[in-house]
Parts: sequence; C-alpha cells; structure tokens
Amino acid sequence: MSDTVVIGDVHGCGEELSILFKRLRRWAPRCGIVMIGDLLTKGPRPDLVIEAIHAERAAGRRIRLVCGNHEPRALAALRRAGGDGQTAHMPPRLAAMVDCLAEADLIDDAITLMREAMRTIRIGGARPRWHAIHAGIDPERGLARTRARVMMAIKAGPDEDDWWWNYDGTDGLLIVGHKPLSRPLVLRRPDGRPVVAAIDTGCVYGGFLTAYRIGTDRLLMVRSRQRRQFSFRRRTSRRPTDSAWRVAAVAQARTPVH
Ligand SMILES: [Mn+2]
Repeated sequence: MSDTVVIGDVHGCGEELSILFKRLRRWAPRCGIVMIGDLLTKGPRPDLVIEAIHAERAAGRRIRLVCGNHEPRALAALRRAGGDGQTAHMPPRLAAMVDCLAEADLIDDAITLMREAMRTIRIGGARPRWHAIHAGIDPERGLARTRARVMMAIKAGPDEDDWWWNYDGTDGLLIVGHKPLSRPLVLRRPDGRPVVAAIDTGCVYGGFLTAYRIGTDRLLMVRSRQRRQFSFRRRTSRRPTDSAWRVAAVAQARTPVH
C-alpha cells in the first residue's frame, strides 16, 4: 500500500506550495497527499494554490482535502462576491483573496475546491493508525466524540496548555495544523513512535511550509517567501510539567530541506 504525505496550512502561499509539490515528486513519488486545511486565505497567491493542486492532480497525484476553519469563510466570501468579483464591505484580506482569484478567473474553481474540502473533517489510515485533522481533538472526549467544529478550530487560550499535551494516544497518530509554530512539533511515545505531529509552521508568517510523511516518519520543509513577522519568531508549545509526555519524547525537527 502506498504511503501518505500530509501538508500543513498553506494559507494562500501558492509559490511555496508549487515548490513543495515539485520536491514531493522526488521525495514521495507515489504517495497520496492530504492537505490539512486553510488553503486560500491570508496569503498572496491563492490563485497559484488552486493551479498547483489542479496540475498535480492532472499529473496523476491523489490529493485529498480536509476542512480548516478558514474554508467556510473563504467559501462565504467567494459566494458573496458572485460572478463579478464584487468585494465591497469585505474584510481586506478576504477581499484581496477574491480579487486575486477573480483576476485569474478562478472564482468558480475556488468555490468547487472549498466545497470539496468542507465535506471532510478528518481523514485516516492504518499502519500506523493515523488521522489528519485541521486543529485537533478534545483530549477528554477522544476523536470519536469531539465535535467537528472543535476538530476544525481547537486552540489553547493564553494561559492554557495545547491539547496535545493531554492526549493519551488512544486514537493513534494525529497530524494537525492550525496553530503556527516556529518549528514542527512531533510528540513521541517512550519507544519513539510518533503520537502527534503539529505541522503548521507559519508559512504565511514567514516560517515554512511543512509536509510530514507518515510511513517513513520524516518531515520536508520549504522555506517561506513571505516577510518574517516578529510575533511569529518564538511561537512554541510550552510543555506542562504534569504532561504524560516526557521532554525526551519530543523530537526536534529534522534538518530542513531546501
Ligand atoms: Mn486554522
């Protein structure tokens, strides 16, 4: 059975996605791809995101989409804009997304893509058992009992621990994005097997676009071409002292590949 690569939050970084797809042709030639959500908003080239996905699929790559918290927003903006790309009264970043897509004559394609993504909250597989979700789960409820809205949007408040520190591992390996981190975070069991891979590395904030290959447990990172934002520099996940995961079980990212 072929392996799967999960790609973190793209957020309109179409240039970086095109570079990543190109590298995946050598790094993971026959793998299926899962894109973890937040595809089009915020970044400068949502048009290239759509074109890159179309081109990769046309070349025979299987690409599946998971819904992020930005997909419904993007779809609402695209629908409101209508066929003529009207963006009055829209928040500036959504208006910029619509303008870019209208200019490239990709409004209808964007609507189709958002609708496709919104049909799927999680995608999973076996050996090792894994699930890709945009944001995560409620560790108290587990994967099966976490509401879709929470899976798309769970995020710790300023004084709260990230959910993954309280996850007990019973639902297998969970691969998530949503919270931008300055490095990818892979939590491991004491025997080294990964249990959480958090791979939103803030491409749109000047970080990296990160892909995680499940079967080989490897990361591939493409450096962002966006301006590095000051607030992003030290985005980490603080490990609470009472977490079941030891610091030794948290692997550093492997050397970025450029
Ligand atoms: Mn998100």
